[in-house]
Amino acid sequence: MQINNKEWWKEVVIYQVYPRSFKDSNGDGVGDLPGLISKLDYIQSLGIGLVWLNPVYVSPNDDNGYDISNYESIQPEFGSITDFNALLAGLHARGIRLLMDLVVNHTSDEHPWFVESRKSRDNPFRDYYHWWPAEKGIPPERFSFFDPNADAWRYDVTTDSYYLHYFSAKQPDLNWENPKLRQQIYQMMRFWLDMGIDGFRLDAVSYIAKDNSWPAIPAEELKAKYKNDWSYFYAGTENLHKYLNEMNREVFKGRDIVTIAETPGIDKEEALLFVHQDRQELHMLYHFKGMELGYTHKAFKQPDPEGYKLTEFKKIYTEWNNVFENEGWGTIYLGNHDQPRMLTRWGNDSPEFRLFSSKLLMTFLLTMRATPIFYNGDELGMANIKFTTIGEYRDIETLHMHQYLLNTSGNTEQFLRDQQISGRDNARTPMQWDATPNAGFTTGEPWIKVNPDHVYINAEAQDADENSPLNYFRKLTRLRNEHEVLIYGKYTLYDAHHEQVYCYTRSLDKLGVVVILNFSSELVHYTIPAPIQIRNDDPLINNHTTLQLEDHTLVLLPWQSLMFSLL
Ligand code: ISL
Ligand code: CA
Repeated sequence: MQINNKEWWKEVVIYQVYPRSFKDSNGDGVGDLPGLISKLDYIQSLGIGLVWLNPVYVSPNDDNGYDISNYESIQPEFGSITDFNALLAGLHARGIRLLMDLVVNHTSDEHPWFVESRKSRDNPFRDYYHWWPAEKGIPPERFSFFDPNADAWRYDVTTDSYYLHYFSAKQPDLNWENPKLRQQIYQMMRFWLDMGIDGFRLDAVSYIAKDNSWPAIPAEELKAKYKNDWSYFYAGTENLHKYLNEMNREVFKGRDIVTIAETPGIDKEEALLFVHQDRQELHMLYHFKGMELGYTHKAFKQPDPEGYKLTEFKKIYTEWNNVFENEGWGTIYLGNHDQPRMLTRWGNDSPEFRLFSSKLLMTFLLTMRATPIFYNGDELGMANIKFTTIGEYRDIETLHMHQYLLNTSGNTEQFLRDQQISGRDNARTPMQWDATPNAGFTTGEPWIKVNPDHVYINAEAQDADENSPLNYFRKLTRLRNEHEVLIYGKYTLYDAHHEQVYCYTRSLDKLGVVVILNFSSELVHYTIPAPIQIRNDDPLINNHTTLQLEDHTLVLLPWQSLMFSLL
């Protein structure tokens, strides 16, 4: 197989930093840029090539920075523009690029554009947002993620109109049908690129274009609103691609950058519309199809007590591999700031299996044919904190859904149990640097509780232990950086129907490897499929210290992950 279109962004491992929870430098309990800068050597030691930084713009912080009130300035609690430039220089000096989070589906209601927009019906900024005059009656139903009434229209008395907010009422949706607004956004994007950043992660970008005729949504579809799988009515009109194409022309052209779209609701059939190399839109996207596995879809983010089926997991990641086999390029992730910890969700966080299963998940992410997006803390095998009371939560999604259930006499007890597995705050607890009381994250009171397991799961201890998840992760990035077959090599799935083992090969010219992952907490006898000829029984990767292989049959230990060279 031949490699077409080699690109640096296909070759890097992306490391996502949630700055609020990474490292606090001044004892106010909130992570900040100077704190992050103090950890750049650690980040470099991971062998990653690109940092995605969650939003650090000025924000009233209704949704931890995803509600921006000033796009061209840094949130004071994170630092200053000087700190930002120091961060950028520090990363570049270490050969690491920086991706900023671009939130342009909505702003904060405190953004000057919205402050103006809501003043009067004929304000010059009125059509920067979506308004529905009350004399037309109640607007057609739209679901909001973060609203105590799940209602995406909020009545505003000043102009006797409703405005649209897919997220919280403090996050009004921008009106992308307005060309003036689009030009302002492009100008802001050029401002950051001119400063030297290496690209953007585009927040919720599949929602930016809307059908402004606001057709009624069929009842069937409204019922499925918990599915987090919105259709045409919320997203993905033809205009979306018109705007992305325009953005590419106005902002990206001629720059050596990368863009990654967050695309909730987008199916594999639509993926190449965003990222096909000939379409001049974006470089990569991340889909949600994997994230929907293992939920009942009967209540909000409700985990299925049976867990997820490995056969379905394999099917999804294989189908998505196939989308990009010849065109475009994919990404892969198992967790981020909107998802629970990957260990708890996809592995087994019990003391017996946590180290093995977190290493197995890393192995999967770093040996698939896609750019891995790796979330901070997962290199240590951090786990869900599993709060027991609503008072411990900070996330607007959890708090508002809880209120919604109270308002509608829903089952809050079940919800709280579900959130222990699926809640977003599980991924937002502070980074665990050492065994001291606040895990070395802060000398003050942390904005959200530190996971008590930091006394034995922390970077300092793992750095000193050659068998730790941290050092295993470093080994994986090294392998990936050194072996092109792990980046560009063709992916072939074996034993699609096996319920415990995920087995695939990667091959490039005459080079090849096989990856064998026991996604279960049991011993599994597994015969290596006949067409696969391993070079010898000395694995390139083994997350256990022993290997049992006889006559093509492995006795796989719980969560064992292996990689062998092929003949
Ligand atoms: O977690 C989700 C809701 O259950 C996702 O659907 C998520 O809200 C959606 O993918 C958009 O996420 C992004 O925009 C949100 C913000 O809260 C998330 O943190 C961000 O990643 C609103 O800006
Ligand atoms: Ca701080």
